[in-house]
Amino acid sequence: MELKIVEYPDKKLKEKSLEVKNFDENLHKLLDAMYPLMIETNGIGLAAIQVAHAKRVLILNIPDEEGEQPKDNLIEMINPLVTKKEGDAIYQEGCLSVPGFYEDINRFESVCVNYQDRFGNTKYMEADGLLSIAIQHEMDHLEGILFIDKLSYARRKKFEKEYKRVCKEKKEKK
Ligand code: QAP
Ligand code: CO
Repeated sequence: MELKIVEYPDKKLKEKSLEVKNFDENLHKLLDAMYPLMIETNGIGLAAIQVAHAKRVLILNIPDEEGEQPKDNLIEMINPLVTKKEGDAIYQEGCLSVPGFYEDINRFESVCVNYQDRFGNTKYMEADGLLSIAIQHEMDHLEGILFIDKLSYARRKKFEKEYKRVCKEKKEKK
């Protein structure tokens, strides 16, 4: 399966993703293609809508203490649902769909999530730290929400101006 990262301001990123009902080969092929793309592009999390598939699918691979991302640490979440959220945290986030930009975003400190694995088995996870932030960021993608949508009006305007400038520079280099 040939996948490409959809970049802001593509309207595709605003789509609400649909519940997965079939845990079949199509789903497995998508998941198996998302992982190498995420690693190649230096990502720690990726939602299916970022590769133009509007399915409630996300993958996470948080680096360990050595900064490595072994495939053993890969988490695949299908149809995730937050059942509990606690505390506040601010983290400087980025996104493969908004390359080169990082902003401080308010999140919950910890979350509890119900989800399914690639076979449709029900799973439960309690997360805090970077994993909790990543889950919240990727779950926002399923609703068509980007981290830059959470900025104040003033910060968002500043972002738009900078992003347009950088996009123009990239175009001129080509
Ligand atoms: C979401 O983000 C996330 O701009 C995953 O040039 C963000 O993998 C989870 C990336 C913050 C937790 C905390 C971004 C790679 C990767 C870039 C990513 C870039 C290259 C972002
Ligand atoms: Co993202």
